[in-house]
Amino acid sequence: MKRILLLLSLIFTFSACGENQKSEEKAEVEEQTETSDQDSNPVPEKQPEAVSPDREYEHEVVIGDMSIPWGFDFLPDGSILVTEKGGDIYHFKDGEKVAISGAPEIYNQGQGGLLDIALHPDFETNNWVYITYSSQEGEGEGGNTALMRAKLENNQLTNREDLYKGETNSTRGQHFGSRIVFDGEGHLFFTIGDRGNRDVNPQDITRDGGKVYRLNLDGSVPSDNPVGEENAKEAIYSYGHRNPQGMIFNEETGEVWVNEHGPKGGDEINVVKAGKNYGWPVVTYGENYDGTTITEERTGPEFQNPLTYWVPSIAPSGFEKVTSDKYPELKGNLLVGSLKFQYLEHLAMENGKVTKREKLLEGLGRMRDVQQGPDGFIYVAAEGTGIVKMLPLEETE
Ligand SMILES: [Ca+2]
Repeated sequence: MKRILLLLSLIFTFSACGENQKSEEKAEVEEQTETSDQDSNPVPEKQPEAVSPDREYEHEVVIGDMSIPWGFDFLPDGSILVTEKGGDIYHFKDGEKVAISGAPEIYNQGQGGLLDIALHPDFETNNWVYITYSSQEGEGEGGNTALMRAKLENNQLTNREDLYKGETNSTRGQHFGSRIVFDGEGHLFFTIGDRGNRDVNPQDITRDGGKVYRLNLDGSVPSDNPVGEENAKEAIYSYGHRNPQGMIFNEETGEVWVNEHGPKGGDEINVVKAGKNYGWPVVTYGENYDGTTITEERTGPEFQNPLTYWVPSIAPSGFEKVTSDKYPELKGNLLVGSLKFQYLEHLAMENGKVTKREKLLEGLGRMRDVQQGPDGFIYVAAEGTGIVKMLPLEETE
């Protein structure tokens, strides 16, 4: 407010100087507009420390005997489809785990493999299932993230359609991204991480990697996607990301939100906005793994600031917003899986600021994915454990 008053007084001063000051006056007004834009993109505050709460949630292992359950989703009957990073897809129903045939051939390298899985919003009528994975298709040695869909019928994937394949391939094992969400308006969003090539991919919209993508559900590119420049990848919705492995459609705000891995420090939650640049690696709250500096810059006028950031990193994977009434103390808040510290992080936010961070379900393993089921319960995929149902406090008292 103080700044706006100062600007107004400057404008009056210039006006008082006569007609030939008009250009300065205009410049001041433009600056004021820019200031307003900055206000809608606030620099995030430092988070409070994560604490272990004095209440403890019991859990139930729903699907055991899994190695790296990477992504899962619920069928209309409440049964679960889950991927193993190593290449298998399972359908779990009535205590039985059945392998699904027709899974794509994967490039099993580093963080790559069989990754996310998500049912079409109208699965009940069309049986489409979307899958991300690392693929060796296309140019160059190695692999890159691909998106496909297929019909799921009688434990088989048929009618396969390849919808997107990141270019070019790389033998690096880092940062495949891969989360899939739907926005309820006929679009699918998915991510590809920077593929370990931060100085080339994230800031270049003619290249894949370090991006959030938006497609129509049949794989075509929406005509109103924001990136229309020559040679740009038209499926790009936002860029300057590092490795988003958690994504939600926030129904309350109508926005897609991602969480993404920073380097050493600097994991972020970002509100995904059309055509925006999220800064990696030009601005970051993190540093290199060896402690050397990537950049001193944390923010800049051309970049979208994160909603919040983690220092130190928790290595976030999986993301959910609690909307059910099963856990009143969590309702409306965010859940993020931590690979590094092996717990489920509960974040409470008020007015865009994180007010509370809690460690839930500690010690179950690296948390890969978290989903609220159609029954309102929270389910997490924990490495070495499987799919776990978090029990509400009232049921364990
Ligand atoms: Ca950023």
